[in-house]
Amino acid sequence: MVKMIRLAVLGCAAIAGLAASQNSAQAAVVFSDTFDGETLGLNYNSFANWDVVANTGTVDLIGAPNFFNLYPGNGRYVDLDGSTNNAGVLATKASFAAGSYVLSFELGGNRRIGSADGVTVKLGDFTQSFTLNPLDPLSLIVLNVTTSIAGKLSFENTGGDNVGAILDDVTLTAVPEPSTLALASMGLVIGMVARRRRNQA
Ligand SMILES: [Ca+2]
Ligand SMILES: [Ca+2]
Ligand SMILES: [Ca+2]
Repeated sequence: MVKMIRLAVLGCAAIAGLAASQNSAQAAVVFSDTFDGETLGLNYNSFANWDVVANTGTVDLIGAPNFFNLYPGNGRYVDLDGSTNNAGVLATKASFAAGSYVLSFELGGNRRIGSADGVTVKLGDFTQSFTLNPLDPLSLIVLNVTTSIAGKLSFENTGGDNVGAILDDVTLTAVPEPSTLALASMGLVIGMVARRRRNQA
């Protein structure tokens, strides 16, 4: 009986180890951007990894060293409401497969004037909205995201007063499906325990 328990414990440890190694093998950063390599500019649309969706409006690329550097120490970042009184939709050039992800990004208040900003985040059929008061600090937001369709990741500031919420440090990590190898090894261990139980009976 003790042996059987020991075998079961070993089996569980093996499963956990397998699952962990599978997860580390499969969990992958599929997108990451600090905006620090971009060129400073108003109504900017020369992003390496993003497009401002046509006919939706504009965004500004601001920050270090001294171009509307509202959040010193964060390099460069995006003012999600550009300078045409019409906030644009900032969408990744890449499209991401249906599935589960961890999405992290930093959002901060506009730090200038006026009312709060609404920001809507989308990935495929996932949507979530945030409200940023003007003096809200630049803060890390981490979301568990699941989309049933492939799609681009996008950020959109509501309104159009040229003073938008600030976006920086976007990272998207794919979450692996439950590992078929771990499931198979679990079946193997259950089979071993059952066989041992039969032998002892
Ligand atoms: Ca940055
Ligand atoms: Ca602006
Ligand atoms: Ca605004």
